[in-house]
Amino acid sequence: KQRVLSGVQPTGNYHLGNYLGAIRNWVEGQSEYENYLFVADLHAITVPHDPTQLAADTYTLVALYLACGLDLNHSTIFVQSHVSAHSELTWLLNCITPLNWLQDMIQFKEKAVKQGENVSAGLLDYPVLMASDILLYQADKVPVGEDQKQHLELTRDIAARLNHQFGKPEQPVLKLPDPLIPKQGARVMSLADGTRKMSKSDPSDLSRINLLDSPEQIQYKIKRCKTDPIRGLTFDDPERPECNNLLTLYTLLAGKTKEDVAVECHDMGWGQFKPLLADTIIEALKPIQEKYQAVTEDKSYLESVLRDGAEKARAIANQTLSQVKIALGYSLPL
Ligand code: AQP
Repeated sequence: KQRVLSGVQPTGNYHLGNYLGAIRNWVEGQSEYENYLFVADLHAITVPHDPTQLAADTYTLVALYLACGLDLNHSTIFVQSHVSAHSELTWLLNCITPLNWLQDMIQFKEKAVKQGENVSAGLLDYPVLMASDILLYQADKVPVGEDQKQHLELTRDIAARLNHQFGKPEQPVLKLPDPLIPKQGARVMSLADGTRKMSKSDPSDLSRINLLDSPEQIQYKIKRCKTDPIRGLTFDDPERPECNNLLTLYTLLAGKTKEDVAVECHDMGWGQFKPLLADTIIEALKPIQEKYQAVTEDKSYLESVLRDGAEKARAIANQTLSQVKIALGYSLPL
């Protein structure tokens, strides 16, 4: 089986974008692949973070992975900081990555502008950590959204550079990963602005539906979400980004086709569509929330999942790390 690697940062407020853009796709494809799915807690501190929340947010995310349907027979779930090879390989790769490759990354430029003078070296270096995450597992495929394509390209460039400088052509040290384009990928947009993506870090909670929102919160947020004054609902009208986003959410969560929804909602007004959408979201999240409750009640189970996950991840990661060290000329510890 081909190996797939992916992760989400434990920064709280896990939302429908994280589910429909990432976790649900992992679940749907999981039996086809050997999956390594992690909680990206080293990435979570590249921007200012709250140390009193990090561990709790990590456990919440692991519980959500399981609640969303990840099956331990197909997937290894682990926490990034539990496998120290991620940090160690990052240092080694740092030293072969040209600085200007990092300075050219779009996400760095965007986030650095937002943060002004508070930009850490870690924020610049984030793509090298991401390259380590992927390359340590010799992953064949990495699920990527539009915003992550540049990072995967960089990962391939770093691996190719290391192979070229320190490997033998017939025996590359690191495998170059390919993108995995999800069958039903979706970019979920903010409820407050259909041109911006739904995001954990948006200061307004009304801009997103969190996976753990109560039915009342969901109803309230959908009631309040931005719409337009036009009657009749249509997909793909560039003048109506909110309409496209809300119809897409309905399509994905009701398990219907776009064509069917286009017909069903063609003559609807918002007053009719909004309650339908709210009920659909509530129904879709109900089984996830029930399973989440059950999983979080048993902390020792979550701990055992993470202990086993870290052990399996370490075995592969440490092997790759040793191969890289040997290629770079290190003597391995005795
Ligand atoms: N709005 C979205 N639509 C589709 N997919 C999304 N993802 C995030 N937002 C959307 C996907 O979720 C995964 C986890 O992302 P991450 O935690 O590594 O960070 P992110 O992409 O930066 O997610 P957020 O929620 O927007 O966090 P902040 O606000 O902290 O930047 C990824 O696969 C991502 O594509």
